[in-house]
Amino acid sequence: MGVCRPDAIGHVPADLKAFVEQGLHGQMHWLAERMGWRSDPAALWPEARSIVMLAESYRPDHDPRRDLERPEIGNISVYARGKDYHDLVKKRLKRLARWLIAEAGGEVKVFVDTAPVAEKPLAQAAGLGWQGKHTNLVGRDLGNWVFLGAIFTTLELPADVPEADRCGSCRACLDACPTDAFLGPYRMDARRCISYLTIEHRGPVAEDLRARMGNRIYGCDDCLAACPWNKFAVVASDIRYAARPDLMAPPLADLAALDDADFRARFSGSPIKRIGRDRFVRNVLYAIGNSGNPALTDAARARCADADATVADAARWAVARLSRT
Ligand code: B12
Ligand code: SF4
Ligand code: SF4
Repeated sequence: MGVCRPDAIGHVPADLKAFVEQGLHGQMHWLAERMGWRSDPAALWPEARSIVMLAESYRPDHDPRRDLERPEIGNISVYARGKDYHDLVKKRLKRLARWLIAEAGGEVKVFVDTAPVAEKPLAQAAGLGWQGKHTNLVGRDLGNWVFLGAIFTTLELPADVPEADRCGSCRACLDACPTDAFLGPYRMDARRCISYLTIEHRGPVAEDLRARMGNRIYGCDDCLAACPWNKFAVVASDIRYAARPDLMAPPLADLAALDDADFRARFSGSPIKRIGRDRFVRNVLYAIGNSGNPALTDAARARCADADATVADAARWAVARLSRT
């Protein structure tokens, strides 16, 4: 953890404005709508005097890219294979916040991901790491497999020294991206990112991008896995971040058959639940289309008349693609 002042991220308003004005946020309208708060923590809570930033490791014990070449299974990004981190991190933040109040008084508010808070720039200002060329926070001892959370407080706590950029001439993350989502170092076109496409994007995905998604059905880890700073990081210690066995290598044919009730039962307590059955099955069908495995044709054909138009479109695309293999 580290501490910074609410006014420590002076560069963010202009960067965020440029990002939104260029339309790089795609359908994430919430980024554009609450730009004032995201740009300026003091606007979110004027009484805040310090921000305690926390990073928690979820580093896996293996290279998650190993499952990308297995076309019969769906690849789920590491952060979503275990319990929903929002719940776990929030509980920890609240515990720490309660301790802080008991020790020193003051008022607090805790945030993890769901509020309009610029978590990465604040974490850099609090000395936890720097925003790497892939735009995520990287720490010298943490690597980049970390979740971030924030405690805003009315207390004047001593601030830490901001961390400097240590990417140097490396560009491993930029070169690793399957969809060329980086416009350049530190700049991403979220509309091309597989994480955005599988989690945030509603409706059909452009066909040239579908083909590049491979078997990634929820999120993507390629740029994170490429970062050399991860070799200095310890593996996550909280067992609840460990992968659920059934989400390590789920067969695509099983996932394509999920109806709404099955989906909700299977993903209860998982962050995947939030995207709903239709978007999830759409992603699975794109992966089937990319599998090159004609044995999966029946699983796709069974969804060609799905009640959801995007699922039906994905199924027809998959069947057509497999028929050409
Ligand atoms: C929107 C969002 C997304 C979007 C957009 C991603 C993005 N890079 O912004 C999508 C859906 C694509 C996404 C994907 C992922 N996300 Co996300 N996401 C967020 C969220 C909610 C907001 C981020 C944001 O404000 N983006 C807006 C843009 C403008 O920000 P930015 O790219 O960081 O832009 C800065 C730089 O580009 C810089 N900049 C611009 N031009 C230039 C030029 C130069 C020269 C320089 C130096 C800088 C610079 O200025 C901008 C503002 O500071 C945060 C939670 C939060 N509240 O902060 C989580 C968060 C960033 N996500 C997180 C995670 C884990 C992921 C994924 C790894 C999940 C996955 N496995 O699929 C991927 C990683 C993809 C990637 N390479 O970024 C974690 C990251 C933890 C960390 N180590 O940093 C966060 C912090 C959530 C959390 N609480 O833990 N995410
Ligand atoms: S998460 Fe995947 S698709 Fe998104 S920028 Fe990183 S490598 Fe590219
Ligand atoms: S892979 Fe290289 S360029 Fe990318 S964030 Fe890590 S150190 Fe920086």
